[in-house]
Amino acid sequence: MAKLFRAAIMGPPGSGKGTISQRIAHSFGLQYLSSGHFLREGIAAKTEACLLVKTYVERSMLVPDHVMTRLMLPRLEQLSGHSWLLDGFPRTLGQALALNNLYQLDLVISLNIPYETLKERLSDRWIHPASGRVYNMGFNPPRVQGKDDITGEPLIQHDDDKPQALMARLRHYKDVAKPVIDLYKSQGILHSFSGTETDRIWPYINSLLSTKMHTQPSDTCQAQTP
Ligand code: G5P
Ligand code: MG
Repeated sequence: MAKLFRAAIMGPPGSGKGTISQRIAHSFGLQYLSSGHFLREGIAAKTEACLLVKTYVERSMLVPDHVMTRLMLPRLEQLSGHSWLLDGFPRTLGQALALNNLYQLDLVISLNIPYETLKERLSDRWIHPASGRVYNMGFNPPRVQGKDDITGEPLIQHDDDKPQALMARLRHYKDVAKPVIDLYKSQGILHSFSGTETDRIWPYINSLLSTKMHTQPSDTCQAQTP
């Protein structure tokens, strides 16, 4: 039986984790689990656990570790027997250690995107609050400026996507991610990618995964250069 492949993708808000994860899931057939999407789905479905985290998510603040691991780890158990890719989890050292107790990751992708690029992308993001549809004024603008394509209702911008709040969010990401990145570096499974355009980074990630996923016999030890 082929060895299961377990990977995670890290990066600051707006770095392209979701965009790249969808490409990886599509190209390599991994099960894809986005922590943010999972929380938002739970909030929309009004599950008890997810309603507790609503205020954190709405303010783009980190959900406490014990809540996050209690939500994510059972979800991963349901994926046993599948190869998977995590987007947005683990985000803190506490989460990484809890995950490490149960699963050894094969590969971690870290996205390094310049602050100016993130600022442009996120401050260009507008949302249709009723449906959660997301527009980007540069990348995928609405057909009529300021209006949702389907309902014609007005679009809004989240307070945390406004330029003044972004700097604090990004700085916080860096502080929290540093020990997680160091952990995966020490395990020899970290691969970092820098750039300003997802389409330019993607071919490198595609080629890395092609190599790793085809040279992963179950008894190979993990001696990789980060
Ligand atoms: P999320 O959902 O994990 P964030 O804030 O980390 O949210 P986000 O917004 O989902 O990150 P992303 O996935 O890194 O960003 O990036 P993306 O969505 O692919 O791309 C961002 C935008 O840029 C899109 O509009 C896309 O179309 C555009 N774009 C992509 N590539 C390019 C490009 O090359 N050029 C241009 N011009 N545009 C591009 O987490 C949400 C909340 O959930 C909680 C927290 O409250 C968090 O704030 N949460 C957790 N809390 C604690 N622990 C965890 N593990 C948690 N996970 C989630
Ligand atoms: Mg995302």
